[in-house]
Amino acid sequence: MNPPETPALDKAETLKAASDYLRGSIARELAAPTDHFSADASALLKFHGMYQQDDRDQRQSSAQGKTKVYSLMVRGRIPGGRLSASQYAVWDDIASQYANGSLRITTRQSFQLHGVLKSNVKPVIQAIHRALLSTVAACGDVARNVTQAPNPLGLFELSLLDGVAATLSDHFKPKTPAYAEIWLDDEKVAAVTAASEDASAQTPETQAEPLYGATYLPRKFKMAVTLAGNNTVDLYSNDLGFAATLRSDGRIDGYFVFVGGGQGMTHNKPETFPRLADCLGWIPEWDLIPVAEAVLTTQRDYGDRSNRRHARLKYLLHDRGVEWFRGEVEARSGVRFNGEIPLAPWQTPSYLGWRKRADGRWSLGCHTLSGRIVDRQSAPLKSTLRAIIDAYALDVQLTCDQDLILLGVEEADKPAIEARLAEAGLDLSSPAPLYDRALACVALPTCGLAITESERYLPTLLPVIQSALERHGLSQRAPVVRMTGCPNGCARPYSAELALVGRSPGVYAVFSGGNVEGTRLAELLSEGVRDADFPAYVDRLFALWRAQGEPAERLGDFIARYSIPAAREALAPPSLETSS
Ligand code: SRM
Ligand code: SF4
Repeated sequence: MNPPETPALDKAETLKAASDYLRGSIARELAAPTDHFSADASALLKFHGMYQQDDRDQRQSSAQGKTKVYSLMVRGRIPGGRLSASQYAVWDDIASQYANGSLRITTRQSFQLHGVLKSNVKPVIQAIHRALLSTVAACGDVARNVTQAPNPLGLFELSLLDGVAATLSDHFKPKTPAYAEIWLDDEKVAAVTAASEDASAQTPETQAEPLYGATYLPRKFKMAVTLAGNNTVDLYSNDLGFAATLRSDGRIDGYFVFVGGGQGMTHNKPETFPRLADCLGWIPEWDLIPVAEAVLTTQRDYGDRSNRRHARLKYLLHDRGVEWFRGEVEARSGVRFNGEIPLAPWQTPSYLGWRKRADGRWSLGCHTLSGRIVDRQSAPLKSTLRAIIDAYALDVQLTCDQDLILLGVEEADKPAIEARLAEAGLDLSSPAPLYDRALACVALPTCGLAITESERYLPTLLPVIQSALERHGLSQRAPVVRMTGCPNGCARPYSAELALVGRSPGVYAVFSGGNVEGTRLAELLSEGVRDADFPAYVDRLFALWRAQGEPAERLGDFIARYSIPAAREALAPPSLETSS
């Protein structure tokens, strides 16, 4: 009998292996007088925190003979979304000088710049580096930006997560000198000299990247840290999550460990699916790094390198089972998980508006729709925020809900800040509960994978939903709404109470049944609803919820209880559905 065939490696694997630890042809192409990088160099650029894109609004005219308008999206590595006032100023300056004039807060507490020209990318990276920040591994098949529960109240126990997020971020940062060589003009350091002093026992590969090796991970790997009970990070959507528990003196004594969450899927491909993370159990705090390493290396060694659609950790969990995975992590780390400790119920405490901090100062949680910080004629958000942050030297924390918290405002400065916002015509409070947690991914015009609008559509969509809520007297129970321009799930639609997911131009699949706490998956409610039909659709949905829901029952809980098939039947008269 012939041995089973080993599936061929995905071409991304060959590219990584041949890249000399993420160098590839990037430096050479950067020096060339062209406006864009080759496909291979672009694929490697992701590991350096940038994506080559083209403006898809301008693509329309390319049919009439114009070429693509290339630029780069640059994403920061900002553990826990924490920035000092001066670091914020650097991002703000770069956005004006080198990008499209806007900053974009991401769903993972980072900043993205759009529209950076190839010729400007090096000064951008250097400016970020001078601010003691980086873009390294903000994208690519590596451990990415570590997210962390925000700390608007300046609580001691939440502040302990600063160190946890920073430790994880540093520990799993790639060790290759390629980033420094290419962007920071460091002399080329031979890969073999880059790591351990005890080189004799190691192969060049393990010395250069002791954790990752030459081919890094099969796919992106996302980590989040929080306190048990606080799910402001959407822990269950991460590859690896740590929920800290506290001793009686308020210090961290251990963590619940969650693995295998992820949101991406592809329409009509049931073998791809969103998945909530599983809890492996509890570990003492000193086992954080050994366990994190064991999880990451298990994915490194067993993750599917033949099919990128099946390469995330969640598929390993799904295919091999949680028991196998727990056993593997225990064997690699020497740590045994404690399954006896009960998990506290999850909450998602709000950080919006003024809040008094433990040290007597204040924080201001600013609601920014889809995280886009830009100056519009009627609302100069970018320059006003900058002026306030500069004037009062305020630290900032970005959030996983694409918002921004100004930290450490003195009581005496509150009226002046309010006056400044009012003068600029800005109201950074959330207009209604519906807006508090609504998210939209970037989508058009920059995202190369977008099928529909998302960020640009949200300002039209939310008033439609709000007026339907008001008509049915449901405003105070406004659902968590999220939308994306394709099924990849960048705004985490599959854990929302109501989600629109781009399906074909102008048509959205509708999901519902997730919950406020982010611990339940939404299910497909409608294959495809045209944007023009959505007002009537949402009206029928809310009428059903009001008529059949329990008093005070939330939309997600109602849909999960009422059953998806029954809701589909009630909601989908064929004349209003598209045939998808
Ligand atoms: Fe994402 C790819 C934007 C959070 C799942 N994501 C992309 C790209 C880079 C498109 C591409 O590959 O060409 C998007 C760039 C758009 C642009 O023009 O800026 C993009 N993702 C974003 C951001 C900016 C959305 C936002 O509006 O804030 C978020 C950046 C986070 C960060 O700072 O690192 C972002 N992406 C997410 C999340 C949410 C999360 O992690 O909490 C997810 C779902 C969770 C997950 O990973 O499963 C997510 N993005 C994806 C996927 C699907 C991955 C999968 O396993 O199937 C892709 C496509 C891919 O990787 O092939 C993707
Ligand atoms: Fe792009 Fe799709 Fe992510 Fe939206 S969900 S940013 S359209 S990849």
